[in-house]
Amino acid sequence: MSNKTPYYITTAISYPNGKPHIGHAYELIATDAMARFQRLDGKDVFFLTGTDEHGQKMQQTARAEGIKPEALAERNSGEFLAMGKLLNASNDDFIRTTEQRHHEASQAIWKRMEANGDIYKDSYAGWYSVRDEAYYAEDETQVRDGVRYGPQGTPVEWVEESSYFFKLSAYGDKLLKHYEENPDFIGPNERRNEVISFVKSGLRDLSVSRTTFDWGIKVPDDPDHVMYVWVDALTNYITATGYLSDQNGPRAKYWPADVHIIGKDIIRFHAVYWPAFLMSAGLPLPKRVFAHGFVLNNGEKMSKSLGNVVDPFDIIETFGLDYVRYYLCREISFGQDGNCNEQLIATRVNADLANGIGNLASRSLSMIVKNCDGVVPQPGELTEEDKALLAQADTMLATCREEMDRQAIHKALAAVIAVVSETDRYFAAQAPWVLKKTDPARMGTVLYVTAEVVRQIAILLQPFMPQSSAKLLDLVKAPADARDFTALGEAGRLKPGIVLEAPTPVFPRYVAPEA
Ligand code: ME8
Repeated sequence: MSNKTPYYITTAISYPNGKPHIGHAYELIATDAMARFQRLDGKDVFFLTGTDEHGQKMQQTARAEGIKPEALAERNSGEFLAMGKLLNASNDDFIRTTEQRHHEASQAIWKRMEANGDIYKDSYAGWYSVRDEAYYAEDETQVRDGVRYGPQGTPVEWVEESSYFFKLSAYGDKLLKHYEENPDFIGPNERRNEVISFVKSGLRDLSVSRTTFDWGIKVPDDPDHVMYVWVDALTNYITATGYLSDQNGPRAKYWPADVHIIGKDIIRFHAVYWPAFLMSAGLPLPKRVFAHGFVLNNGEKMSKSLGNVVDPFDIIETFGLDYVRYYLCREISFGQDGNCNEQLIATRVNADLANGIGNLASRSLSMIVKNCDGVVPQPGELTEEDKALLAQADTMLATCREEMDRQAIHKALAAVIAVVSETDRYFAAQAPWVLKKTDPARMGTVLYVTAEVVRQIAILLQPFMPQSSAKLLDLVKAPADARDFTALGEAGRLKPGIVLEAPTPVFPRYVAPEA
């Protein structure tokens, strides 16, 4: 048994009604960076992603294509799985809601809510958005040009059918109390405020089954009803832990989740419905729900009709995976909307990676190769400047931990890049190429200090750019067992005497092909 602290992190599970888009890639990359960070920091991480395969949207898309929903789910779920591999996502499991284990878990949670007296049969009459798979109150909708739209701008249709209801109205005060007592339950603050005001405005009971189509999980003991897709979808997080079937099972220790990472459009489901279902079922609540923003192009929503769609597969082809991972984690403030297009990526990666860490590593390490026969020099007595730079490098971990704890991945990266800039200034001011003639021992110290800071930067870049950081760590000959966060700071200092080879470029400059 591992004595590491369990850490459970999830993405939303995507609708496989089409191929994955940049928003899906963004969420998976960001969550992967968080999962990798926690692993390197010594946690026992369980990282889950997957596909949300039931519901009316899937059924309608399949019908339009003239295939069965099973076939649509099978095909596109494969695309999401393949995207995860392409993105180098380190998820420990990939859940599909059509799996047997998930049917069982969803029925188990339903029975618990029913046993608690929170489920009753009635009929629903109201507005439904198939695109959002969401029910909306009439005052949340608006008519434009004869079409009625929900609050996310998707069309709604009138639905009337026999349905089971969940007594959500009984959970308003309990939810508000939970938000009050657990101020970190919802992040960022804008979303927390939005959720609190939604709950304060009064909750109505929620229709939790459908009878006008059958692509879903059957309601226990009433096979004419399938569960509302969000009841089943949210349950995925607990299905994968096996907690409902065996609280002593191998993965049960991961529940409750440490954080659900989702997009801002689905905060209501995660911060209102999900905790209410769990309270009703007598199950522990996730510790935090964090909603990121949307990926836009020049401030505009991407759409085929605008011709401004940035395809994740294309940009990875153009820039390579790690440049795309870096861009998305660094440039977009996690929790806010942000932009992505080729020009922005080129500018950012050239500034921070090619001219920044890439150039610094290459200049300092090639000087060791050329002027010290490749042998990492023994540092002499450290000056105030050396000590200050090392001290700054040694505090990166504390800063990154604090930022990552709040899902501020962009700030964690900014803190690392700030040390790159500081090291650039140090290197320029110390001018080891001048010391080569005047004071070779001092040159050795400067090169040692620089290479040591490069080593620490590379360790902290691993969650964001696993492959390139591994190459950087190879350049400074960091042993395989000294690449996690215990190797940061004084404890893992670069060993004088080890022999380096001529550095190969890790972060080449991106040059756009001639039009
Ligand atoms: O909502 N930018 O699935 P989904 C950033 N199945 N993120 C985006 C985005 C964009 N342009 N577009 C979508 C669902 N997302 C449900 C989730 S979880 C129990 C069920 C995000 O395929 C979106 O916010 O529509 C969500 O977190 C994820 O991509 C999957 O969206």
